[in-house]
Amino acid sequence: MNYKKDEVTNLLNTKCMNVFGCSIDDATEKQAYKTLCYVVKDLLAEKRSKFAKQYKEKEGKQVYYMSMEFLVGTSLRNNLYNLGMESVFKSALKQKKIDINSLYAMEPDAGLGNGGLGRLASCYMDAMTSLGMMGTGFSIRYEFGIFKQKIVDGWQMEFPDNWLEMGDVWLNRREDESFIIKFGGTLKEEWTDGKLKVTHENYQPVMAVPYDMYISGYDTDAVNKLVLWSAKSPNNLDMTAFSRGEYVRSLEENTMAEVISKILYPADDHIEGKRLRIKQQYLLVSASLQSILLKHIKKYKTLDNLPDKVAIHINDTHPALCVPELTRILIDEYGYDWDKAWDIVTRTLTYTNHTVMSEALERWPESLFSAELPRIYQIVLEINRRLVQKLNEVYPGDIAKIEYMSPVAHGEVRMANLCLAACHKVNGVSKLHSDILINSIFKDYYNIEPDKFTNVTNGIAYRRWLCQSNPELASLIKNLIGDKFVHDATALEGLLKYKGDKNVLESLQKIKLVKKQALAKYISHANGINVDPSSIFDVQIKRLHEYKRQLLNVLQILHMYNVIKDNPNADITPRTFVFAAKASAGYMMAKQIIRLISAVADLVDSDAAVRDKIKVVFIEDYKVSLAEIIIPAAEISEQISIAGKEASGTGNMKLMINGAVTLGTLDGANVEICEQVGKDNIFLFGMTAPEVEELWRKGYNPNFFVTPELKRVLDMLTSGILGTRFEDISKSLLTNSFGTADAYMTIADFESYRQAQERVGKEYLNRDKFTDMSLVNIAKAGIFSADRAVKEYADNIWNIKL
Ligand code: GL7
Repeated sequence: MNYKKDEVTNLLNTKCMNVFGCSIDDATEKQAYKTLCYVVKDLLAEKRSKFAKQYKEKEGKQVYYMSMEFLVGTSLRNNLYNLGMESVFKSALKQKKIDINSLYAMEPDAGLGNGGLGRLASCYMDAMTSLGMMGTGFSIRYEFGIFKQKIVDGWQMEFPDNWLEMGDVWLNRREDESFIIKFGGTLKEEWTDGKLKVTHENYQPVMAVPYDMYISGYDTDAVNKLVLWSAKSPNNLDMTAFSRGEYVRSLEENTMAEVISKILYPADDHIEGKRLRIKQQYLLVSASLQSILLKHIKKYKTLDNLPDKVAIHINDTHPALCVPELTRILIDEYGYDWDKAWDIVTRTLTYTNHTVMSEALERWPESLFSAELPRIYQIVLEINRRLVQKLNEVYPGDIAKIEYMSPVAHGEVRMANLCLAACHKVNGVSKLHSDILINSIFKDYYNIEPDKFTNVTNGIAYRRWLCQSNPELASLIKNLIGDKFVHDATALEGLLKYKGDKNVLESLQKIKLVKKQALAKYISHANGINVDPSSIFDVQIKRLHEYKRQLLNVLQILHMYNVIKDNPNADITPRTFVFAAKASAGYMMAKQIIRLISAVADLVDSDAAVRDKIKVVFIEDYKVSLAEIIIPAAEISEQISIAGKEASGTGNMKLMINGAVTLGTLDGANVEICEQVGKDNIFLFGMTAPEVEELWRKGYNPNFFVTPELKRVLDMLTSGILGTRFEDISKSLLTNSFGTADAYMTIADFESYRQAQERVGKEYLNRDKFTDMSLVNIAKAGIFSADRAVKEYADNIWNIKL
């Protein structure tokens, strides 16, 4: 958008006067921040209205992206950047003696997600918009997002994240477009004119109120919307109870309803089978579908053409209730018969699987499901009945297989099977992951309908992760290859011609140093530790989960500690190990591992012989805005999950595009990163996914893999040298009585990891060679852009022409 400095100043002044009754000169910092956000929101609203009008005339197909999570992070800088207005706002504010960076710093992260899955949804909203596509995200307006983490004596403590206090500036409430959602109750069945009519009675009504958040894209006419539903009671106050003097009771109904959108479940890669969670899921699904269909019918007067105009995407199984709910609305509210309704449902819905972890595959006890959602349960049973009939024809008599594939079996409703049965496209999120889906967990479905299955390797909103969080690097790249890469990430390949170019390598090193200094400053402020910016910055930043093997990293650090203790002159390249990770609140082993990292940090730091060679830092409260500081400073990107378990990873891509070299297993998208950069530009180690499988088949006993070095490290866990004894961790690795010790094969991969770490230390010493690796990583990261991923979704899954 083209605005001059004076015009911007005017906008700020007028807005500030209207909202706060003062000019921007007299505003407090908080008022200035809010004013700026409101002005930006207005600009987006104006663009949105033009875009929506154009789109309406075109009658194109659009996508609705349903996700229980959108990890939005901050929006202010991103919106200004995308609108191309950062510098004009900066100078207008500067004239008023306001530093735009201090306003940026006031914005809380909208942490409406746990980790990779939620951040991916936000990256895709950015890409859809940047590609000029009409795409709407649907989620929940959690009053409290992902908890704030503090580490106290090594233990993780969780605190509520009241993001709305400063974050609600971006939301537009649209109360008059609310919908009623029905929970519980009973069903009445009546036959009239040979037709069965089902009436839902005695239910608890909850009102879903939408809040819109505008999503900007880079250099585009499009502005999209993220619609966040908030729950409230349709009856604000029970007047009878109130007049009896029962004040608390008079508000009870409202409180019960509001609790549905109160807080994000902090579960990542596993499920929380709680009653409230299914209510959240149904609120999202029912409200969104009601609004989509209402809009569609207003425009087209029929729902027959829904699949031609609308793609509804189910992001992981969390919104899988879309399957029965869309069927229900078509039948109960729009009078379709089953076959016609089911045809529309299957042609409209698509599904992405994001994990093979069995503890994350959602299942609900039938008793809970039927009590909360009686009509939906009835529909699920009918879907199941028809499917089983069909499967009996394909796999006659194979009861075990049919049961495995059924949406309802063994007293449970299984959400993945519901999606597999209904969606016309199903995809995994990296080549390896999609292969595992079709060869293993979804094999039986694949055998019947192979064309249904496809892969879309994840991608990132690289303009946020490179251009905005590392403007120094982006500007060097622009000077070298021009700015085509800002639209087309594959143009980064142009950098390859600077391989071995001394000047360019030196510039890259300088920029890395600047970003490392910035991170060192943050660490000194946040942790009170001074780290050396000339040491290798080796980072592992992601949720804490055993399969991600932060433990492997820590064990190797303890080994390095021993090497230095044995020989203080040992040839060890100084290293700073940076960790940041939240653990799910009830996940004890993950919390123990955080405690171990803190204990190792203390051990290393208290030892004069070691502390100049290695430093261990656990930075608390990992979130999008913190990632934006850590990632540009990273040199080694730890992607060390056991092969076969990390569906894709996206942090690996963000780190790569900032020049960090991956130290990883051949898991998830690491496989494709390796394909891109070649084996010389990545540090690979560990078993491959088939080797892991093979070892399980043969029978895995970790004790056979314990080398003398590792034995020494494992003994440290229980010797007391770390201040506390980490018996649970030690036991989980070695002596689980059910023969499932070391479920993530940390011990089997240790030796190979240790050697890879040794290579890292050696190769880093040749600064130009290492920087060349870094350059190749940046140059080859283009394929991992969300623009590419979303184009593939549009082409192969949503059938939307761009
Ligand atoms: C995840 C995967 O674990 C992660 O590998 C993937 O990159 C991400 C996005 O596809 O989805 N699945 C999942 O349940 N969570 C993830 O981050 C929480």
